Amino acid sequence: MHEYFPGVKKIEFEGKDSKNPLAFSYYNAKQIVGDKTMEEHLRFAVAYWHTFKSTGSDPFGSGVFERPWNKARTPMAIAKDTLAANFEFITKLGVPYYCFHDRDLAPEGATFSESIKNLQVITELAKDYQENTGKKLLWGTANLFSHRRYVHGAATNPDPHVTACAALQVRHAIDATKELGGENYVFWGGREGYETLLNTEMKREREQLAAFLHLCVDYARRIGFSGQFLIEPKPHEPTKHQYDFDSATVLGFLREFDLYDAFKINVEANHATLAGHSFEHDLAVCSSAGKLGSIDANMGDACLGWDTDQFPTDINTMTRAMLLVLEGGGLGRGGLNFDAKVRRPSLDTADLFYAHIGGMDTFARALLSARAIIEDGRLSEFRQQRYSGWDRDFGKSMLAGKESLESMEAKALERGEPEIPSGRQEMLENIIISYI
Ligand code: XUL
Ligand code: CO
Repeated sequence: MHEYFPGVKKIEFEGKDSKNPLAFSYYNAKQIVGDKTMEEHLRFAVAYWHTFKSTGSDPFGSGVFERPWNKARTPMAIAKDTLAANFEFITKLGVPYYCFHDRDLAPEGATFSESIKNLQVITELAKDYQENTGKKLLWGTANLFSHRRYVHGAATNPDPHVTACAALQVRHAIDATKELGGENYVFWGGREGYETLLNTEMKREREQLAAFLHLCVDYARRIGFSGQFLIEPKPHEPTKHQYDFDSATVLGFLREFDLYDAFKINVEANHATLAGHSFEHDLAVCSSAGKLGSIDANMGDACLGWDTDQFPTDINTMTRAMLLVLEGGGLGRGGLNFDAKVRRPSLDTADLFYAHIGGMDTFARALLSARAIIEDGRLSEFRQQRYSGWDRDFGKSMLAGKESLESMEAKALERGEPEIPSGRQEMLENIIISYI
């Protein structure tokens, strides 16, 4: 069989003193951290679209990556080569999962029937590769944003005919995900948003989106798909106003349209920061609602206002993220999908390995630091102490609905002006710093 990464052997853990750029310094899959191995905690996935289909194009120039798996003469031959490259890559990297859009896996055909057939053919091949390599699918999704038919949106399109095309695609993307044992199915609202209210009826579009999601949930239940449904928020890009702005907005939308129990959230770091939040903030919104489903692991650039989708290398941020993940009981059926791409000048296939190794080592360090911070206990003790009034006497009784404004006024009058303690932010930041 053709080898796409001939110079690369299985990436091994060599420890932090290793100078080998094709080795892990911190990610040691079988190392036990608390009650699980690193591999079980982190559940890494490779994103098919960035790693295999990204061309390095930007608004100022077309593709520059010359990937050997994208060279065959027909789109289906390219799809087969890409599949082989994917399984070679994730096996050598030692990552358990991958994620795809339907159109990453198989090309759009000349007709809908041909597109459906293309996806089914590649899905069957992917199933064989999975059986032979032991690799798994973290999630599948449908690309409802690249084709010309979706310029005005998919579910939120002013024409239900286009929404029917989107339904066709989602149906077969769910089938493919089920066939491959996918543990989740993701909805990212590609062009579900708008550019101007002059041509847009927001009320209708939000209702259309909800009705569409109900169809998807109904279908998945009928065919016995047991994976978890996730929505991935993003505030803007490609449209100016995306309906799924951030996690809090999505949770409100799900409640408004009776979809709350059917979905969890896939939080993407760079989407949270585009919304003006920290990655931690969006994780905390989901985790406090019991809705953290999975993570698209990447990061943006503080100097750039768009979705740069860089590999995560910021240990401070990722440590704080892993603290929230561990405190929330882990990723469950979700995982850490590297929705990240190498920079345009990173031309070689070796750069794909360096990028993932860096992301995996960053999260491994973040996991170890977060675990140590939890064991240290000072952060959680501080917070518990800070709110302890709410666990006692009238704080507790107010939360139980047993007080009134009058009875609370009586407490204030009885106790007089409160003593106000320090928030101790800098001291707490030092605890984090001491572990990273
Ligand atoms: C786009 C994005 C997507 C989703 C899957 O910003 O993050 O790749 O993760 O459609
Ligand atoms: Co994403």
